[in-house]
Amino acid sequence: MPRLIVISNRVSAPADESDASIGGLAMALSAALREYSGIWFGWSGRTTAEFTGQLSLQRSAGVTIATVDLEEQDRQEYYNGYANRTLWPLFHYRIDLSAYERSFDKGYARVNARFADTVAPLLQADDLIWVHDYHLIPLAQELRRRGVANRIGFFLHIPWPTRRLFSTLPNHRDLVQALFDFDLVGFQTEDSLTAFCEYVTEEAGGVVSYDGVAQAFGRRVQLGAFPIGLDTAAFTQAAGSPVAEGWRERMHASLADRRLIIGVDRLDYSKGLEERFLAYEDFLANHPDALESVSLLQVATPSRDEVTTYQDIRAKLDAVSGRINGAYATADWVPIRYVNRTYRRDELAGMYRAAAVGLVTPLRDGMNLVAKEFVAAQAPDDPGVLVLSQFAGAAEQMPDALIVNPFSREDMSDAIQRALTMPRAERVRRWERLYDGVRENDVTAWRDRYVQALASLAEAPAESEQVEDRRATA
Ligand code: ADQ
Repeated sequence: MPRLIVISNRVSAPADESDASIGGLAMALSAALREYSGIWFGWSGRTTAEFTGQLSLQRSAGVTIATVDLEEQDRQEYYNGYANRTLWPLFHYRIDLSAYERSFDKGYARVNARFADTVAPLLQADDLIWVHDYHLIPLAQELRRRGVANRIGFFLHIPWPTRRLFSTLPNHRDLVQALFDFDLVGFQTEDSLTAFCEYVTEEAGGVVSYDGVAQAFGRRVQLGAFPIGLDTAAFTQAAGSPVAEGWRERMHASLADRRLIIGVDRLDYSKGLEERFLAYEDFLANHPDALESVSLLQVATPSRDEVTTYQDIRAKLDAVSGRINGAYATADWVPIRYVNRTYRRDELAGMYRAAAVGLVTPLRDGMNLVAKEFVAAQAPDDPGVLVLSQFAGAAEQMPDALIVNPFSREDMSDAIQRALTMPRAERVRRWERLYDGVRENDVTAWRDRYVQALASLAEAPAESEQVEDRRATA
C-alpha cells in the first residue's frame, strides 16, 4: 500500500477525536487516516515572525503529523483573507459578503508556495497525495513546478458554485486552471460536480466525457462526486456510552417532559441560524399549544471570530434569540436555549439522542455531518425526526428526512410541526432508511472510494503528453 500524504490547512491528531476540536473536515480526516501509514501536513495555527519552513513532527497511531508555522501576514491575507473572506462566502452563494483584495490573492499564492516548499522534500516517489479544500486549490500547480510527478488528488469539502456566480471572482479562470494540475478532483455532490462541468464546457471551452474526464487548458483531470460520511460505528457507540446516557438523562430532567428540538452548528452565516430562529418564532406564534411544551437547544460554537462578518452574525443571533425569549419565556420556561460552547462527541451524541427533532437547515452546505450524526445517535425503537435543508449536500443522500427550504419560514415551521406529531411507525421507517445510508456510506467507505480512484489513475503524463488546449483562442 503506498503512503498517503494528506494535506489540509489545519490538522488535528487522530488521538484527539474525542476532544474539543471541531469542524467537519478535522473530524473526517482524523478518522480517514486510521489504518494508513503516511503524513498529515498542514498549518499549525501558530504564527512566527519570519517563515522558516521548520517542521514540527508528531507521531500518532501510525501517522506522522507534520505542521509548519506561518507569518501573521499569512494568517490575515491567506486564512482570514482569501480563504475565509473571498472564497468561503462566494462558494456559499454570499457574493454580497465576498471581499476581493489583491493583497489576499498574493497571500493565498504565497502560502500555497510555502506549503509546496515545505512538503516537497518529505515526498517519496510512489506516495499518493490528497489535498483538501478551498485553502489549497493552487497546491498541485506549485508542487508540479517543483518537479513533483506523484498522483495528486483534491477534494472540495464545500459546494462548488454555479458558473455565473463563480465568474464574479476576479481571476476565476486561473483558479480553475490550477485544478487541472491535479489528477483527480472530487466534490461532495452531483450538484457541485455538474456546476464545475458547466464552467469547464461553457466558460473554459473544454470538454467533459461521460466518465468524468475533463479536458481544458491543455490538460486533463478526472472528476467525481464522493459524498463524505461519518465515522458511524464510533458515533453510534458514543451515543450508547455512559457519558451520552448521562447527558440524555440530564437533558430530560432539565426539560421536565417538554420535547427537545436541537440544532448543532459551527457559528457561521451559511448555517442559516437566524432563519432557523425566525422560523421557530413563527412556529410558536402559529401553534400556541406548543408554548411551554417544546424547547429549542441551539449549540453554536464560535469560529473564525477574527473576521468581522462572524462577529456580526454572532451579535445578530444574540439579539434574535434574546428577543424571542423576551417575548415568549415564562417563569419556568425559555423557548430557546442558545449556547456558544464546544462539547465532546459523546456529550453531543447524548444531546442528539434526547431530541425529538434535529434541525439542520443551512442555506448552503457542502455536505453537513451534523445531519448524519443526529441520525447515528438515535434510539432505533424511538428515533427523533431529522429536518434537513434542501441546500445541504446531505439532502442528495437523505431523502427520508423532512426536506425543507431554509429560506421559507412557513415551510420550516410546518416541518417542525410535522416532525413533532409524526407517528412512531413512520419515524422508525424513515430513520431505518436514513441509518442504513449513514452506516454504509461512512467515512471509511468515502476514503476508500477516493483513494482507490486516485490510485487507479495512470501516472501523471508528462507536460508534453498532455492534451492540446481545446479552448478556442479567446
Ligand atoms: P463544517 O462547516 O464544519 O464542515 P459540518 O459538516 O456540519 O460542517 O461539521 C461540523 C462538525 O463540528 C460536526 O462533526 C459537529 O459535531 C462538530 N460541532 C459543531 N458544533 C459543535 C460543538 N458545539 N461542539 C462540538 N462539536 C461541534 C465542512 C463543510 C461541510 C462538510 C464538512 C466535511 O462546510 O459541508 O460536511 O466540512 O466535509
